[in-house]
Amino acid sequence: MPVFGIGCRTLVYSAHLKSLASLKGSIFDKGLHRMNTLSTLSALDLARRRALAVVAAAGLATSAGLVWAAEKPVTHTVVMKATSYAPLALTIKRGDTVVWINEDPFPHTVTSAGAFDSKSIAAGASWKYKPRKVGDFAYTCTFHPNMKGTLRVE
Ligand SMILES: [Cu+2]
Repeated sequence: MPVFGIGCRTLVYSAHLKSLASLKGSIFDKGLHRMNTLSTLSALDLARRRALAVVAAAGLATSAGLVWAAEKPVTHTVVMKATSYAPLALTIKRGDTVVWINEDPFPHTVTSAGAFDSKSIAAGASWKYKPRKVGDFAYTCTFHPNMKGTLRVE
């Protein structure tokens, strides 16, 4: 509660000054009273500015949320058909998922040496992969070396 904190400290301070002032005379007291009013106003002003800063921060958080929402992870599909990957080359964002679907009546693999390997994907089955590293990954089917595809992770 910053408003109360500042308000109370200002009041205690001015009460102290006022008791001093009552000893010294009314002109000084009036001057202090004006100062007191001013300092209370500036405390309120500060509190209001802080409140505005909180609202502004909330606004920033909201726009950050919108940016985040715009870059939500996507699931991409690569179809394996007629002993070929379609699309042959795919570019995704890190955090996205790729699903390879085998529409051929025989098994295939999605194999990138040192990076990922689906092992055998049966006819009609699929394999899902979510890359953790950015880069270009050439991959192939270990059963059909002529099948070649590329996955770019940005
Ligand atoms: Cu194959």
